Formats: sequence, C-alpha cells, structure tokens
Amino acid sequence: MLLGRSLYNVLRAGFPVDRNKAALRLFDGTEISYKQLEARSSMLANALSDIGLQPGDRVAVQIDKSPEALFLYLACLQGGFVYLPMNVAYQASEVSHILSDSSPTIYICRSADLSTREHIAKSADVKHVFTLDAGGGGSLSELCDVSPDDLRLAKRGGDDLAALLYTSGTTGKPKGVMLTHNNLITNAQALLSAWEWNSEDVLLHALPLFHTHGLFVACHCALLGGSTMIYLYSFDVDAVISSLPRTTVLMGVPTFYVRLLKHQGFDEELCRNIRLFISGSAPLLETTFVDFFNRTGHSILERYGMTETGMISSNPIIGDRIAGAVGLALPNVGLRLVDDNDRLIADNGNIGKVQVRGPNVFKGYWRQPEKTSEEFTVDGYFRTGDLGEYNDSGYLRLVGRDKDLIISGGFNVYPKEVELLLDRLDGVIESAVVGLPHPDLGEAVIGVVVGDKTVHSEHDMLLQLKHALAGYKVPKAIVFRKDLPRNSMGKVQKNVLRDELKGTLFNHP
Ligand code: MLC
Ligand code: AMP
Repeated sequence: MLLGRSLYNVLRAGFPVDRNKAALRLFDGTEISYKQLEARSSMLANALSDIGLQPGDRVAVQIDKSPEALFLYLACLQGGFVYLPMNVAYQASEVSHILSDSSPTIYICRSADLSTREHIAKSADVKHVFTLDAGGGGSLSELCDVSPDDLRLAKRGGDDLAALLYTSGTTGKPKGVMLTHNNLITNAQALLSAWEWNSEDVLLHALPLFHTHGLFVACHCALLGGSTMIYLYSFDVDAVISSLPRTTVLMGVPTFYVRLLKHQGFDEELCRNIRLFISGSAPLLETTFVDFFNRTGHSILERYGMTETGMISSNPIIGDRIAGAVGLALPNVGLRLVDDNDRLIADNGNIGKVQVRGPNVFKGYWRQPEKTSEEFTVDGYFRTGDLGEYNDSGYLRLVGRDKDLIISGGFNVYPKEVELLLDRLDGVIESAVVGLPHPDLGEAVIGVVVGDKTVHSEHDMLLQLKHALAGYKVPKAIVFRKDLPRNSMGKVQKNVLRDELKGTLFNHP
C-alpha cells in the first residue's frame, strides 16, 4: 500500500526510466518528453510558490485544454495546492458561484476572458488573477519562464486534498467534491492493474481535462503506466481517425463511439494496433456495442464511475464484456445494492440503489458537512443515486437513476439548475426540464414551459439562457404546454412528459 504518499510521487514512480520518451504527442507532431513535462510543471509550481501560495490553497483554473493545462495540474500536485478545474464554457454566474464557494487564492483564466472574469474574481476576494493560454502565452506563463525548474515536492499526507471538482446537484447549486491524494492514488493503481496498462501503451486522449474522466482516469493511467498520450485538444472525429493507427488505447464517452461509427472511413484496419476501447461517464447503448464489434472486431470495455467515487466497476480485460453491463467492482471498492431502508438486496434480478465504500470515495462536500452526512449511510457507504441490478454473471447493470439528472454527451445536467433560470424569464409560470433520447448525445436537454401571454419565443428564451449557462446545459428545444402533468401529491410527472415527447423531436437512436 502506498497510503500517505503524495500523488505526484506515485505518478512519478511510474514515469519511464528514459525521461526523453514522449509523454505527450501533439497533433502537429510536436513531442513533449517526460523530462520536459516535469521541468515545465516544476517551473509553474515554483512560480506559484514564489507569489506566496501555500499547500492546501485552492488554485481555480478555467483554461483551454493544452499541454500547459496538464503542466498546471501537475504543478499543483507538486506544490500541494488543491487543483480546481472549471469548464471553459461556464458563464459568469457559474464561475462566480464556484469562486465564492471555494475561496481560492488564485484564479487562472484565458487572456481572452480576463476582461469579463477579473472583476468576478475580485468580488469573490480572490487574491491573484493570472492568465495562461494554450501555446504558452499569458501572465502566468511569463512568470513561469523566469522560475527555476527544480522539483520541490510539498509534503502531503494521503488524507490531504489534491483536487476540488464542482458538480451540480438536485438543489441546483454546484458543490465541491473534495478528493484526497489517497482517493486518486488508490483508484489510479486499481485501474492500472485492471486494464493491464504498460509503458508500450499509447493513449489517444481526446477528452476534456476538467472532469474525472479526462483528468484522472485517462491522465493517471498514462502517467503511472509511463506511456505516451496522443493529446488532442478536443474530440475531432477526423483527427481521431487519423491518430488511431498509432494508438493502443482510446478512452471516451459513448458519443465518441457513436460518431466513429458514423464515419465512412472507420474500419477494422484503422484499429489494427488498438488493445482497448474504453467507454464510460454515460450509458453505452447495446446497439453501439454490437455495431462497434461488427465493424471492428473489438468489444468496447464499459466501466462505471463518478466524480465522488472515481471508478467503481469495470468489464474485464480477459473474459466476457457484456453490452449494457458495467462489470465487477474494482479491487478495494465495496459495492452493494440496497432497498429504500439501506437493507441489502441479495437476489439477482432485483433492482436496488447503488452504494459504494472504499479508499476511492471522496472526503466530503466542501464546507457542507450536513449535505455530506446525508449522502453517506451510517456504515460509511456513499449513496450514488444510481439504480442497478446484477446479471447472472454477477456483473452490475445500471438500470436508471434515483436522482433527477440528464447526461448529455457525457456532461451532467441537473434539471433543477435550468428550471430555476427558466422560471425567472418573463412570462414563465412554471417549467420542467427533461432528458430525451438523442442519437448523438445519448440524452438531450429539453425545456417544457407553461407561460402567460407575455412569454417570449423559444428563440429568445434560449438566447437568454445562453448568457447564464454553459452551452451544454442549454435546452436543445423548448416545448410549450398549457400545464404540467402532476400526480396526486402535486409532483410534476416528468415520466409522462418524456413519454409524450419521445420521438417527436429527434430520431430515435
Ligand atoms: C457540446 N455541446 C453540447 C455538448 N457538448 N451540447 C450538449 N451536450 C454536450 N455534451 C454544444 C456546445 O455548447 C455548442 O453549442 C455545440 O454543442 C458545439 O460545441 P462543441 O464543443 O463543438 O461540441 P462537440 O465537439 O460536438 O462536443 C461533444 C462532445 C463533448 C461529446 C465531444 O461534449 C465532450 O467532449 N464530452 C465529454 C464529456 C466528459 O468528459 N464527461 C466526463 C465527466 S466525468 P452552441 O449552441 O454554442 O453551438 C464523469 C465520471 C465518469 O462523468 O464516470 O467518467
Ligand atoms: P459525474 O457526476 O459527472 O461524475 O457523473 C457520474 C454519473 O455518471 C454516475 O452517477 C452515473 O449516473 C453516470 N455514469 C458513469 N458511468 C456510466 C456508465 N458506464 N453507464 C451509465 N452511467 C454512467
């Protein structure tokens, strides 16, 4: 066991002996060696220390995916700072909430966003505001250029925070998920062995760097495995297709696989060096799994995880990978299905609430002890909000959610957050936000609105929402109704709305 060691130390132990090996290979052919990766990360860590950052300070980051974004994450691990990444799509009000709630010492954004973001950071009492751009520009980059590149590792215990990731919730306000060094170390080690990661692997990294999937699952496996990442700045299907022949592992959300299958040029020959296709963050449809196998001869390996818990379960490397199932619990992860009273459900075929316990499970919600204790059982299991059952092989199958959540292209959208904004628009009496099956995104966000005579058009409402919400949360359509269906308790029947709307807006997958 490596408990009590800092995550950077553990990752570094996996770096290749030949530090000139490429850690990152960019699409334009540029390579960044492990030596350069560490030197540049150390310069950033030293620059941050020199302006006064202390271990435990939060570093809020809202920059494009780039090598610099990865250097900055590693710099935070080295310096013992708590890395707080944000989607660049977050709008002013979303950023304002996160900065006020997390009290970071520094906020780092793109130069292009400085004029609209600086005052938000200042009103949230953030001491430093710096910029960092893809390609190396920005005020932090300038500071980093004149900083020493020696590695100065802060002393960190396993229980100290390494990252703070914000996720929304049923109340509508995002909350900070506190992840410790131990959480991330134990989960990375479990994945390394479960997926038989090795230094010959070349990971095609096309996920965003501000969520668990792209930041922890993908980067930690590659770094700990001492492998190379082909590092794309976003999921561009043509760039992915042309990189596949030099790849051994692709990791993505189901939309990646749906889009690959739609590409005429995607075939078995392109996948000749692939060892593993991994999918997660949202349900992979059985048709996608089957079509993918028929086209390439590969069974996609589906796994299940959450920001709060890291990776929970996985289909196997050797043995059957079953469509629609998320496999067996990873080593050290306690997984159980329970009824409404937290009593264990023993029989196969019965649906229960998924609960998880283990060293991978987060420390709690930032500054929300009550919310934290609500989400844990008395014996220390975390309530995931997912519903599941076991199949005959003992694999977990997720069959639904106990939480009002839409997963669109792998991004989580909590209806409450969108409903609160819709309800504030002129002429809106009430609203409900639901997810409908979508052929590309899995689920699409749809707003259902009851309005009076003054209610605005769909187009105007969507424009107003775009100013307040990240684009992926904005409904793909707004449907007007005279009223909302309610049950005898007065609760809106979202299932009725979903059934009514299903097939009316998008082609079924
Ligand atoms: C982008 N848009 C989306 C969207 N992504 N709309 C709905 N759902 C999405 N997922 C919108 C943008 O706002 C924009 O709208 C328009 O689509 C074009 O933007 P884009 O950036 O060009 O989109 P695209 O390249 O098509 O992105 C799709 C995608 C991306 C699937 C490649 O969403 C993606 O990378 N998803 C991965 C999410 C992820 O990493 N999840 C892991 C969470 S961790 P407009 O109106 O401005 O034109 C987790 C735990 C676990 O869940 O288990 O892993
Ligand atoms: P997040 O809060 O962004 O970490 O999202 C976590 C949620 O994504 C989980 O609670 C699940 O509902 C969902 N999820 C992750 N992986 C899968 C999967 N393989 N199949 C279905 N849902 C998944």
